[in-house]
Amino acid sequence: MLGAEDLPNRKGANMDWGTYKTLRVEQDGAVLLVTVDRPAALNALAGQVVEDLWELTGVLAGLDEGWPVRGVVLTGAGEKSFVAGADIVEMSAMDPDTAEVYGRRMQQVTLRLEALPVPVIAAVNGFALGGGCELAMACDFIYASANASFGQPEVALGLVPGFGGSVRLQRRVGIGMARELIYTGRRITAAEAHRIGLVNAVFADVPSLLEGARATVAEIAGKAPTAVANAKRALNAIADLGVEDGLDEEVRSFREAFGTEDSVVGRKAFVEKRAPVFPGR
Ligand code: CO8
Repeated sequence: MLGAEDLPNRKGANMDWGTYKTLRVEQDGAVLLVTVDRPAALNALAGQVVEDLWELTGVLAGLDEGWPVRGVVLTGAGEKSFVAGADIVEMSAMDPDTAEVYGRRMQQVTLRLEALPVPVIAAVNGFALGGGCELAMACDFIYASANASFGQPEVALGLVPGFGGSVRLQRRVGIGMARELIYTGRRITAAEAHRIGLVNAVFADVPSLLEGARATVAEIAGKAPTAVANAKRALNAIADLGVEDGLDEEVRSFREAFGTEDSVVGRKAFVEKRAPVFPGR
């Protein structure tokens, strides 16, 4: 697999990602593996997890195309759960004002994930329910283990999605399917989530899930860093636009790509029939 040491002109190969009470953060070459680590509560998003995610995404927001990390893989500790939702025990003491603060903070985390210059893959290794499904949908795309399940069960608690599910589920699976899943609170299998387009690929077990996610980051790491970041920015921006504005946005990012050293190197290498070594600028 392509590692940081294979990538030229990168900033320090390893950096300090901070320490967190509820997250494990491990860099392995081009891959940053982030694990929500509260297995006794099925990795539910207690306020501390949200604050840790906020801190970490703040650190990652400082990433640019020159860093060795070329993709983040987000998963949950253990083989049973990715994230089983917001922490229902903590939520049972919330009033509308505190719930709004909690919801907003987690929404800001999801926006930061979408703004990172590298792709984030959700490696869903079990339950992705409520806030867990919403966290996964804030990632660029979702891989799942065969035992994974997905759902927005908030209505069973008298609640509604609050971490972006109302916005992102309909974009992923269409309005009809989003309505059915949110109104019923039904849990669906990894195979069903794959069938409706929520999940890109299903892996037999958790080790092969993580390996699959790492392999995809390695594949991305062979491509131009500035182009991947540019494509992510453009795809996110265009998701909210009509055809004409979307095409305008696309041509803006296409033009920008021509101003990068990566594109000079990439085009020249093709013409000279050799592999490009992208500088990440
Ligand atoms: N919050 C807190 N603790 C949890 C949660 C959770 N979401 N899920 C599981 N746990 C805890 C259990 O209480 C249990 O703890 P303990 O051992 O101390 O009793 C432990 O994790 C293991 O869970 P179970 O014994 O229940 O394990 P099972 O295998 O029997 O069941 C389930 C697994 C089906 C996942 C079950 O735990 C469950 O239904 N959990 C709740 C799932 C859920 O409803 N999630 C959605 C929550 S709502 C939400 O996410 C809203 C997001 C937006 C909010 C915005 C607010 C402003």
